[in-house]
Amino acid sequence: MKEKIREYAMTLGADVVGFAAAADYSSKKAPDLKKILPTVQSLIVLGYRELDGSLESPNLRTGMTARLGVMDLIKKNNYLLARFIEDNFHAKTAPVAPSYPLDMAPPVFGLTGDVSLRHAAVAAGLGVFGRHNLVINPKYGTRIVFSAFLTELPLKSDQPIMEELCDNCNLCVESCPAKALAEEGKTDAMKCLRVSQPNGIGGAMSFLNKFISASEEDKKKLLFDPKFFSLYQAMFMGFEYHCFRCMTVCPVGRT
Ligand code: B12
Ligand code: SF4
Ligand code: SF4
Repeated sequence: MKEKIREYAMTLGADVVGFAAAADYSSKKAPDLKKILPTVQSLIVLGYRELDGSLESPNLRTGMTARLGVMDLIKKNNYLLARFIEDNFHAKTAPVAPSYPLDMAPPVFGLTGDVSLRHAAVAAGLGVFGRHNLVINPKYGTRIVFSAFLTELPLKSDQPIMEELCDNCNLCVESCPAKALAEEGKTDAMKCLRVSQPNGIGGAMSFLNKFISASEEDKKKLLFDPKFFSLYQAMFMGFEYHCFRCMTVCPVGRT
């Protein structure tokens, strides 16, 4: 069963596939998996490598173009693989959002996923945490994003990776333009967000605050401000990242 699922997922474009029994998944912050699929027994986790040429490009839009491609592929595959499992193995299967939608209500405010994909990837033997708080895969290093499925299929966990892949070179910490990785084991989400998503909700709120308190004449000028144009574009694109540094500087798995 595992091999059939793995083979189909690879034909859809996944680079790595792993399995974890629900009991082996644990994330302090993310909610109980049973609140998503009450009959859940296991997790299937897929990893997709990112494009080196895009991630490393000094052109911001190039990095994002590749990320949008991966996200679109994941969204499509989430439906196709879940349907494959339901049709072939008659087990309810629910895909997890790779990034959004997120719970935007308090206390979460969009900062915790319904399923922690990093903890799921570790449980499924696809990698281990590094100093940058991201999951490092033995083959693709940090240049990998994940998706996952909750399923009623009773699957055993794949062998966890016991090897320490992070060599503590500290490059990620030193290169982070937001200094968001200074404290070990914690990413300062607000610091990261300001640099990596300047056109996210924080950027939109500060622009709107400026707008509502501006004079009628300045309001008209603000509508032609490049910041407004960027916010407008970001609103229909989805999450728009301006920083991939902690992914690109990590030397593990680089060819
Ligand atoms: C919200 C979110 C963010 C937020 C908040 C991050 C945060 N504090 O968790 C912000 C906007 C800051 C963010 C930034 C980034 N994100 Co993000 N993000 C998510 C999302 C949607 C939810 C994460 C979540 O639930 N966090 C809450 C819980 C899990 O965090 P936590 O329990 O507090 O755990 C933290 C620490 O305790 C520590 N930790 C926990 N256990 C352990 C164990 C050890 C040994 C260590 C050392 C650390 C450690 O790591 C966590 C980070 O602070 C996930 C997708 C998903 N559904 O999982 C993607 C995700 C985590 N993001 C991802 C990426 C790539 C990024 C960015 C590089 C941005 C970009 N350009 O793509 C940066 C990296 C920041 C960093 N170095 O930590 C990838 C990570 C892939 C990977 N290889 O690990 C994910 C999995 C998306 C995906 N589909 O692949 N992200
Ligand atoms: S995405 Fe950029 S700002 Fe955020 S933690 Fe990584 S290097 Fe720092
Ligand atoms: S850049 Fe260096 S310290 Fe950071 S995660 Fe990679 S190997 Fe570890």
